[in-house]
Amino acid sequence: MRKIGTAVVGTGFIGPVHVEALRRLGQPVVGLLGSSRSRSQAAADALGIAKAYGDFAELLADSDVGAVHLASPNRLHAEQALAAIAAGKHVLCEKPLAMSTDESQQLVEAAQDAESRGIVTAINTNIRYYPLCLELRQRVRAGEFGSITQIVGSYLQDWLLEDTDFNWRVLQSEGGPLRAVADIGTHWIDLVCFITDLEVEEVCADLATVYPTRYAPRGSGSVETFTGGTVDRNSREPISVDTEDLGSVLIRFVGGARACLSVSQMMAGRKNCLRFDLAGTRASAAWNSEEPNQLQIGYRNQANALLFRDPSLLHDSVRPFANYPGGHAEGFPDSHKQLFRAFYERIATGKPGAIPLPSFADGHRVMRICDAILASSRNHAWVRV
Ligand code: SOE
Repeated sequence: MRKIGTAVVGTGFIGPVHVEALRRLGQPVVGLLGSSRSRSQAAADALGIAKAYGDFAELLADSDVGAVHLASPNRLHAEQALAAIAAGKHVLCEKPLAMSTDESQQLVEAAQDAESRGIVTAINTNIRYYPLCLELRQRVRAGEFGSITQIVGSYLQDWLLEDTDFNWRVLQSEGGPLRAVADIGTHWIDLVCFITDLEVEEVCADLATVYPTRYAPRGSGSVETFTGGTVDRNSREPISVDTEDLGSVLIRFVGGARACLSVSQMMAGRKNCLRFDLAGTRASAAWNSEEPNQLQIGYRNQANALLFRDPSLLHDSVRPFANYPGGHAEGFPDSHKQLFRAFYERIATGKPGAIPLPSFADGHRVMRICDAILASSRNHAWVRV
């Protein structure tokens, strides 16, 4: 595949995941940008990357950079994506796409214009790229499950269980007005829409903030995502929090199918668990991101089946997305590698692949659903998207 110099923005939990996946694809990571030059340098040293930028303008001015991966806090996505597109760089942005639908609408327009100039944009909804999620999509489209009637599921984590757990994601100013729904619920919503081709029509949501006050490191300190452990509250300063820790959303799709989603970042023992049961009029399917190499297919009048992720058992169009033979577990890092492979193939060929790349339009669609979820929870009412 054509080599394109990439720069990654973000040195927290997910930035290095991007770096690793890019390296597995042989795409040269030429530079890194963190929240300050010293943070960029420390991460570049740790990851063996040649350039550490002082700011985004310096990154954009680097002619070795053809593509930018945005793993920065949500607050920066729109401004950085627009500037990168304007500078002629391909952009792969983390989810959620932006802080508001005004911003995400602007990004969709910029992406359309960029496409006409051969610039590729995409959003990192990596869960689509677990091979068994792609296989399920293929089978749903082939009619194996009949008409989809209901999807029941959750996305549960526990890294914000205690009030001394703190990260930029809990602040509206950094992450946007929704937190658990935007951070992890958006993955679930994107995934089920991708698998079923259903469009969300209306939502009814109930969201809750368990800790209106969390305790952050004094000064400008932050804590990396997923760092647990009990901390003495007296060594920290109180910060008001008005983003939700947990909640549930009822969904009605165009055509009548229903869904129910629960999200929480305070479910002790659930580390990063996205689950769903998807019911059709003929059969059902169940998948869990903590056991991603198996897909249960449920029947009423015959024994259930368990499909293991084995390339030889997957549809021809899905097989290239499973790299290792059956029994050699694949997971989170592989899903990024596969999405990025599709992104760089799109750049190289100039043509859409067999599986549609997650687009800024998809990111905007989920942002509109998020708006409706927030309005529904605030007004205690069903809200149309
Ligand atoms: C933190 O909650 C987080 O890193 C999300 O931001 C990611 O999108 C998800 O993949 C794992 O959890």
